[in-house]
Amino acid sequence: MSPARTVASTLITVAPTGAESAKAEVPALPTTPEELVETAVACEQAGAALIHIHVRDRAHQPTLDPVLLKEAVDGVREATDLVVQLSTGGAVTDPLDQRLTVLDADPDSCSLTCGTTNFGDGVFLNPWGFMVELYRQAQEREVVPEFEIFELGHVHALRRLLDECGLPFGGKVHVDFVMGVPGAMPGTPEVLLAGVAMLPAEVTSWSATGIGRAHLPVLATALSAGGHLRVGMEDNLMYAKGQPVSHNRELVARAAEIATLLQRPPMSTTEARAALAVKDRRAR
Ligand code: KMH
Ligand code: ZN
Repeated sequence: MSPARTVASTLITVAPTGAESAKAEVPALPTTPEELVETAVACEQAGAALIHIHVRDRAHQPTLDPVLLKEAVDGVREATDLVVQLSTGGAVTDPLDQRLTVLDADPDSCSLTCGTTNFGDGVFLNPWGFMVELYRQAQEREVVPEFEIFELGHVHALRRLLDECGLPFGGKVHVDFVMGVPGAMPGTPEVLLAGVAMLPAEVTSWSATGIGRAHLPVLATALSAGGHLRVGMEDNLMYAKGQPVSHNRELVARAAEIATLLQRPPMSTTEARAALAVKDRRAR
């Protein structure tokens, strides 16, 4: 991995929705197609270059409905230059076979979680056979995976995946540490630095996000250690103590400001596309 000092800019990913929060409890959560596109446009303007999308149905419930997934990908792609990443994690209740249909919506990128993990009161299942099948699909369809790490052992599973299945489409290997999920690895500097130290040599970039209270400590550690950032209401609903997030743009703008102060300004979408080696699927 490159030492911190060689990373000149910051890839900011926004994860605006997730599958866990209820619209009734969090009205600012973007759940309709219109809210998703409006959020994407605002977050791109604020400094995001990649969007990690979970889709909701008309009742604001998490869904893997192929029509709605395609509508979301097309809508964001038409309105922005953001790298469009679909979640293949979905909700903890989503069956594995349905999660394997996500790439039919033709995203630029997809999440690929590198193992099973505790997830609050539930279990987020990612058995080895599922990881391999999803990875092979991504390679065949020229979709760039983002390898999600919820536990330190997942870094070792990524090593195994690269050994057995080779490099992703485009040859870049981008990892995202998701830290502070209840029951999984904590969002502390020590654990993030341990994870970074374990990364396979093939990894070309990494980002990190902290859930809830871990949001800012993980952000600060990632920037200091040469990593990139993921922010958004999937991971954090509070801007500050007593101040709920009112729009995902706020989290992106704060991340961009801190990154700029640390001389690591936000990456443009063009730079992000090159850094991740995504295939250009935009209409010309
Ligand atoms: N919603 C979590 C169960 C991903 O997007 O790939 C899984 C998740 C990871 O959010
Ligand atoms: Zn997600």
